[in-house]
Amino acid sequence: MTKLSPLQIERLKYQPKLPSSLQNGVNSLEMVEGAPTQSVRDQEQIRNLFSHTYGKPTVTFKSSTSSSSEVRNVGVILSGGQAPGGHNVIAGLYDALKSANPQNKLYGFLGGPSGIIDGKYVEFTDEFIDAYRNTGGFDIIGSGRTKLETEDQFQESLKVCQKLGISAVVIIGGDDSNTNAALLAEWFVKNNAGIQVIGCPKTIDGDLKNDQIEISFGFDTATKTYAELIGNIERDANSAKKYWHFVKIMGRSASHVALEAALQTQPNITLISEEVEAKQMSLDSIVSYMSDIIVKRAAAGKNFGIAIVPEGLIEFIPEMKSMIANLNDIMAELETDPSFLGATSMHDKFSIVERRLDDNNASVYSSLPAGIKAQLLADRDPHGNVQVSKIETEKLLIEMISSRLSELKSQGEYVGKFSAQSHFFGYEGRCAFPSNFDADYCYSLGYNAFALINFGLTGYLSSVRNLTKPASEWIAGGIPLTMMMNMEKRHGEMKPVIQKALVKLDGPVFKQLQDNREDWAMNDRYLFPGAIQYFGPSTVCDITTITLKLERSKELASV
Ligand code: FBP
Repeated sequence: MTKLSPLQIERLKYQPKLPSSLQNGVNSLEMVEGAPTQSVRDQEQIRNLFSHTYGKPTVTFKSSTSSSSEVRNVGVILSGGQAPGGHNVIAGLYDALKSANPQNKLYGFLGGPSGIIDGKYVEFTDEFIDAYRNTGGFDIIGSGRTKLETEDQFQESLKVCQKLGISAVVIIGGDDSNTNAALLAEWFVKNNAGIQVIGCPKTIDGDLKNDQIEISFGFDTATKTYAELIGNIERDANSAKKYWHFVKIMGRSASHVALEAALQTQPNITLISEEVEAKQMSLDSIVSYMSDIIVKRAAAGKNFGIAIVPEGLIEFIPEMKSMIANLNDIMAELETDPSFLGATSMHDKFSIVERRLDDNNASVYSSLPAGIKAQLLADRDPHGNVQVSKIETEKLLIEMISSRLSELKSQGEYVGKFSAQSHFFGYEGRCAFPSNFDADYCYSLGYNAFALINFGLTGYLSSVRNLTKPASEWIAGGIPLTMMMNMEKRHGEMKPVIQKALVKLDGPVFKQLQDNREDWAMNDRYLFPGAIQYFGPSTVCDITTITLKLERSKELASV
């Protein structure tokens, strides 16, 4: 038998909390419809592409008298990057499904969306599910990033579902995975397949949100994990007083994770990609901004500090953004170009790329160190995204700042000593034991997903709101996936995708950083959040993120 850690043994016993509306099971619910919806942008194109699932109303659930429900087989997919709490979504879905009718079956597709195409699956049992309750990771069935979009893939998915008698599929994923869910839902309706598709909002990045989806699951646990690590580094820096620590923090595009981790730890420098873009800050001006703080701290005798760099920064620096967009188009062509594929050295590959890029973009590309140039050529993910986790922006900044400081030293404008350490926190947080918040939220999302299925809905995202209140007051319901969609360029073509929610520069969360960062730069106001606590006082164990609290308090104030 597998050996379990003491914490794992205790966490298996934790009973996640549910909103009161769901506490009597999905057979005791009434569905209340809201107003019809529109997509966030490009309404006409999205309506045309999703003519069978577009414009549906939002829904919420409230308790009602009990009824029976028909037998259903459901399939579930974990999709995209890992996020703490995925196992609890499946546990919640399983418990709801079995409580509605013990003959119901839940199948898990293996390895992400490819599992439904290739017919690779497992059937869940009580024993199977019980071993994964309240644990981190996606290892219960694995995950993947396969893009579902071709007729063949949809046909194969249909065959697999028909073979297993599956009438509903739940896709647990981020923006790209829920785009898959929307496309599959539309295709099933269009082809009278009789199979519903429901999404669940997952991603540590925290960029899958709107008024109805207050936060994606995993953000809470991941940010707390990174904040613990940053706090520890701050204490180390403040003890040794000899290093500048440059910490790149995950979040492929939006800087929510970096911002939340910064608010929890109060480092000396925090870059926010959205601000860099809005202020049109070039790489050079970012280097000047950071060097300036380093020089001032050195003048005050402080040759140490902590700088937070969001993972997606590079794509928000204007000259880089333009070059990467140009590069993405070229990469789509180069994938089949014999001279590029046959090039034997990286140097030759760089030359081919530079010849193809527009003049300005070519000079930006050629100015970069070879390591970064090579990282920018790495394969795009199946959804056409640059794999920013592989681009060492923190090291690029250290290199550039180091040479800037040498220049300043030679001019007598810098008196300090710059010794830097680089870190990348991303994978460390994606599979942590879910915090109490994520354990409860995920279980509720999964439970609620089955309620949406039971009411015959398709093309909906499971929504659980009012999250800063106790779980019993959370509001369960659903929103149409098409409501979050717009058109964006992917692999060189315009495609319908779920729009990412970026950091709002006029919002309360960014304002909190803005109001404090000058103070934090010079005066060491480090905060040490420590490890996530699972047992103990509620003031420590059940608190959620600063982001959610600030965003919700602003919304509540405006009601
Ligand atoms: P999702 O959007 O699928 O949740 O993934 C987000 C993320 O964790 C990003 O923060 C990161 O850039 C990316 O996944 C890394 O992907 P991979 O696991 O494929 O290296």
